[in-house]
Amino acid sequence: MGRLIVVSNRAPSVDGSSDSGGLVVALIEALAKNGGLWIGCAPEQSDTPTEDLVFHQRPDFDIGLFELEPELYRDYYLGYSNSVLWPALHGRVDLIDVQPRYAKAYREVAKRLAALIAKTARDDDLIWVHDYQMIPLAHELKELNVKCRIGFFLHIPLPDLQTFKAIPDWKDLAKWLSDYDLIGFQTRRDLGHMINIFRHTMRGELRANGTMGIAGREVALGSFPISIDVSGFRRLAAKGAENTEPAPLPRLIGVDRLDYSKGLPQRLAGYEAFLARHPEFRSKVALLQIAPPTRDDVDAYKAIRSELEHLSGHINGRFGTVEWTPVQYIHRAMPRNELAVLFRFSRVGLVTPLFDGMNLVAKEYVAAQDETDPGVLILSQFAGAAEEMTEALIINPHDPEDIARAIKTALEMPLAERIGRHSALYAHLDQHNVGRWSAAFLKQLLSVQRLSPDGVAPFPGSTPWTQTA
Ligand code: ADQ
Repeated sequence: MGRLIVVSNRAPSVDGSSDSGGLVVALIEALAKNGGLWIGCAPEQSDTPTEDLVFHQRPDFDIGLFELEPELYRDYYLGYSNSVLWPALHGRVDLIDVQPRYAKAYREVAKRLAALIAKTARDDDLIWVHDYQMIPLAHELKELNVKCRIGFFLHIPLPDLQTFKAIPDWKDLAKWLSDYDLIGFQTRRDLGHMINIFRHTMRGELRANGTMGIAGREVALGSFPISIDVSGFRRLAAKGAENTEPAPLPRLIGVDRLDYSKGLPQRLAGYEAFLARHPEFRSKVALLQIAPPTRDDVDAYKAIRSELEHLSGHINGRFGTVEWTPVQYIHRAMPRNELAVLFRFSRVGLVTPLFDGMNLVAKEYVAAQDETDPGVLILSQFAGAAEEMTEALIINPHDPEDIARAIKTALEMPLAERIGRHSALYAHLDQHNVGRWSAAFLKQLLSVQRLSPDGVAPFPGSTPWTQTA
């Protein structure tokens, strides 16, 4: 019986202090079942990286950290991952910054990491690789003759073929993706894009069992919508609310990493259009936008920060009074328990990304509500969450008037309709929490039969490997 090896750019902290996110909790649970290892970059870079993984033991699983030189890390992470792949996969090819050293660093990190993993992986382990920073890993592991089953989950969107082809290394990326045994996406939308990319670039053929035949091997694909610890977040919000005063005015809330994919300027434009069209709501509502900075060293992120400061100042200048500030803008991260209470005491949740793999804030907002007097979620049609959360008010984030209409509808929605929509959304989330997400992915990865060169499946289909329920 093998271990689960999770690989991601960042690993959870060695002391458990950063375990609060749903993803970390779900994967820790899966790791704890069979003993496992989570591999990720060390929080600090080093001019003299160690030649092996640095292992730390947590009660239920191990953490293996790898060190990189600061320059290599910068070119791999801020460079290729976040200045090429992140904008391209979010459809912002205008923001791609192509530098040959970025692509080189990206490949180099995968090679090094594969060599470190190859030293520890056993044939019956399962390797689960996460996200766009790590795409070449299966290819590099196979070059080193690692025989475990290797799955990949893409947390961000996969765009259509034409957009994908704007990435200079798109053929390599398609090939590297096809080296996984199972590729998981957030949505059927992204899964469809992958099938199309494989068909057109690698003559992939879809089989009746849902796998694709590509270059003589079989690749399994699936849509696995990620979620949160729904009841845990609900409890957090309800408990915090016991000692907190509700907001003085009906509140609209937005909570996002400060990122151009999240549609923040468009959200403010929609709010401005709402206040302009409906003077009767001025001084009667307030928007709280919480947007902590990320990737501040990348130019496109500096630009979005100053744009947002300008827009919120503009709205406050245009409509504000001595007693009323229409937009409250907080530019830092908040503890999860405080966030949960803010969600619960907000009449409207605004989630308006231009393109998003899933968007967990949409799910957190719904989970945090008081079911007897719930708020209303306004959700972009381009968030992966819109595939599942159909009882939200679905909007086009590029159209300020559409956002303005939805804000008015949400603020005026009768209690019975709010309860109806919320209970349908909550029931779905409750059935599809993050534990089910990881279990579904691992179950499918486990069922993959990798053939050895002599045509024998080295892993019996009935490996007694337990999954999270
Ligand atoms: P992100 O782009 O980071 O994730 P999202 O899914 O919204 O986007 O998750 C953000 C998380 O950070 C949420 O749990 C949220 O509560 C938290 N957060 C945001 N602002 C915060 C603040 N000010 N203080 C504290 N916490 C804050 C990527 C993809 C998404 C995909 C996830 C998971 O871009 O599409 O849903 O991975 O797969």
